[in-house]
Amino acid sequence: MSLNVYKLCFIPRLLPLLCAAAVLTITASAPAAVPGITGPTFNLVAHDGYISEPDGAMVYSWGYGCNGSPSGFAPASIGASSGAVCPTDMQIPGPTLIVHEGDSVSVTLTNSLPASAGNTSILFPGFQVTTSGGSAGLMTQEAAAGGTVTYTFTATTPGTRSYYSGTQGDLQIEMGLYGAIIVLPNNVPSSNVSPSPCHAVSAALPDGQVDYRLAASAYDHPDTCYDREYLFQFSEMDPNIHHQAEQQVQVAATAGAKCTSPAGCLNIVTENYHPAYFMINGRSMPDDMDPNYAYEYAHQPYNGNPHMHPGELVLLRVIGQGRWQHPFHEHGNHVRILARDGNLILSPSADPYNPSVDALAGPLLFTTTTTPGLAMDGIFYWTGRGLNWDVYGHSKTGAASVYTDAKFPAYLGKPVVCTPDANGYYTADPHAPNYYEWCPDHGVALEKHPFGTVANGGPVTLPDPNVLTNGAWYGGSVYLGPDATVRATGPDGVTPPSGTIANSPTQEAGFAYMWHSHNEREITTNNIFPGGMMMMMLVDPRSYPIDESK
Ligand SMILES: [Cu+2]
Repeated sequence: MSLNVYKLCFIPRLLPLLCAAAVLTITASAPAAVPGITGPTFNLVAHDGYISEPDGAMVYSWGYGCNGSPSGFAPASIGASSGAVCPTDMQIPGPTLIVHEGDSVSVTLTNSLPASAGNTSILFPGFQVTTSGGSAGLMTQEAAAGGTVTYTFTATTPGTRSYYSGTQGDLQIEMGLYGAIIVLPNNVPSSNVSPSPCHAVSAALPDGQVDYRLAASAYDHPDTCYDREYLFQFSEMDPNIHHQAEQQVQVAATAGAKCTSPAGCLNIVTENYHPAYFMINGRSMPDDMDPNYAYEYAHQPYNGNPHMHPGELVLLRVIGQGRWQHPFHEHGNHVRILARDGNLILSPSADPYNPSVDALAGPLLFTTTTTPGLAMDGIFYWTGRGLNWDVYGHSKTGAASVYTDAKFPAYLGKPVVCTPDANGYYTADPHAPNYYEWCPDHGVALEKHPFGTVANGGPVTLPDPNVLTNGAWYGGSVYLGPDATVRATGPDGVTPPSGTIANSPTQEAGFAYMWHSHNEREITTNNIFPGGMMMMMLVDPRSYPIDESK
């Protein structure tokens, strides 16, 4: 276990803003899953456009988009019903390409960048790529301005990998020409060790809630099953590079003679490198907490807003897409690495649970430090064991053994019980609101306002929400109490509105862990804290249905 977000608040430098803005004002918007487009044939375009930053800047960028409608959107439980779109000009990151192991993948790229940008291309590291069309470049076949090139390869092995420009990488990747490709396994194991069976993707999880996974396991290995998944692509931007590109592209466009050089006609200085924007999935905090496909971010459709229920196995797909390493820290627990660049890390020693297969041998990481171009798959796990309070919010009522949950005073007409299994958890009934509760903490109440002026709930005195920039309150943690959202009212008695609230903050009550870069400069936006590479993992009780449809 690691520091929680409130302990960070005790670092004096971080005190004034982090505790107020980052913890208490989380916009209760929809989570993320791993949205993408399905193949195995893709028609992409490279185009220029503008992306939005939390400081109000619109940054000139280049990215990949869809040349026409894709064959479909994933995950299947969401599909296009979420308002999923793939822009016909560009998005950052590029569309997440979702294919199956063994697929013959074809990606046709049309170069619609400004002519002065010269040629462009895509590399698919980890695959044996054949090309048709285009002209020879330094690393692969390239598409000239207005031209096309097709890359074909077999998706030989499952896993998460990056794709990115193979042309003038110091400029084109910086400008935004990168994305992810996810290969789903073909031989999903039928079951793995109890208590988390590898259940097939269906309309509902065993607890009755909606299944948002792309697949039942990450690899063809019984220890890679999971319950929920997220993809996080880390990148940074130096606006000075983007400003040079914007100005020179405009000058070239009005110069008369069209640039026909494969190397383009721009002279952009990419060193020294001074990034000011630090992004997860193309957005900086707090924008990354808004829903996928939110209209505010026409060219940044993917968010970074993870949720989970206690006891779930959460698959994290993490890619370094920029020039720098980023020490991404998942508070709440370490991350067990499964694979790097689609290579499952195995030990030849026998797994005691699966003696017929090699055992997982990936490291347990405190920070999943991104490396440029490198992809990692890992499992995050959290149960609340040993916290000494009841994460489910049960409190004692009357009889010594009777506890209630604000939303589940009784479950199917009976009190919410916690009968421990051999490991101390309540796993007898996957439909119970306290499935996977750590029973020794059952009914251990939140501390009741030992100081401060709170009228109910937790021990923290809430600031006037009108002094905060945006967002509704996020309540329900051990610190804020179960009703922080509805207590967070201004002088007019109203909770301030936030941008796009998909899940009513008055109904969501859980525990928030900051997930962020451990390079403090990278949790700023253009030198202003908080911002940058920061998000919150919200651990919600089972009684709260997690809606990842947006
Ligand atoms: Cu941290």
